[in-house]
Amino acid sequence: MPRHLIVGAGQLGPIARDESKARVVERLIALLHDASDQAVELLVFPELALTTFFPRWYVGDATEFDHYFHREMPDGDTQPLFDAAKELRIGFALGFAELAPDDGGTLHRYNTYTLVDRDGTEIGRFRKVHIPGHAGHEPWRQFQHAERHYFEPGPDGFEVWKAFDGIVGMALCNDRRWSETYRVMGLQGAELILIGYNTPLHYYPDPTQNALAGFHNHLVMQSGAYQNGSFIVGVAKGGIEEGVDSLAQSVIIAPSGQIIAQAITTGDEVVSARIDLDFTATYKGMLFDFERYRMPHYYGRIAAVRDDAQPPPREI
Ligand code: CDT
Repeated sequence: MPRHLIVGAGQLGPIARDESKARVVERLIALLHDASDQAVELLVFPELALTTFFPRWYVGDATEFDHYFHREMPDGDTQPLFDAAKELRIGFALGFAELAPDDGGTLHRYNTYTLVDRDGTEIGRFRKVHIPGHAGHEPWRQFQHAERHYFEPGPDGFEVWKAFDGIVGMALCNDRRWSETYRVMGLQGAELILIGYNTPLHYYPDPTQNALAGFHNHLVMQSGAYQNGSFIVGVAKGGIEEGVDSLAQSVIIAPSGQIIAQAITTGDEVVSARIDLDFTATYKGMLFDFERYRMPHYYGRIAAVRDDAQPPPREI
């Protein structure tokens, strides 16, 4: 049986600070309908797809932004999205801000992706590991990137799930810049990696990188796909959101590293591709046959990726 899957990148344009969750969910449902017209079976939405990218504002008491977070998924705001996807038989990945109590009742704030099956049930959840930006207020910036104020790193690391007839992993935005992200999933056999992002086009610590934002975005995902023999769907929330210009250029990438579909706008747009998950074997079974050619025992004493790598303890 061939393992063909039609995947879509459900790119979003800007979400205004005062845009209601109901309105955003309407936009996501419209993208689901576009995806359905393209026979998409799995639609990937961006990071923090339900709200404006609120870490661009620093509020000393982070709980003031708790209205951007969800304790349950789905909840009253997002149930219509889950219902529409189930009706259309489309699985999806949705980025959202999660407020999660641990066993002791302490609340944790995570930047989260949920992967949902075509019948509306949750397959798995990923919590962003590499939290970029800063934890305090940095007034010299024209806008903040205070993700480290609002989110803690996900404690579970990079897992993969058997889903959509393949092995699927997830990552969020800054995670895509780190080779470990792909390799940790690659070592678990990932065939399809879903990545949502919000990437400002202005990088205040080093503006010389501004012109390279699009290049770096594709560079890291194309190499991650190639070096691990995996498909990647990379999805932006792009355009000018609350005065901040953000990268679009959502893509679907093959294990060859080639871009096989790319968004042409900076707004709400679905691009799709029919992928053959068995094509991953071309790379995983030959040039990047890890069992045969990978040399972990020769990588030196400080190799960051080990076959027995464990996620860090919860208290970081
Ligand atoms: N959302 C996110 O992770 N954005 C980062 C911006 C890095 S600059 C602080 C990114 O890697 O695109």
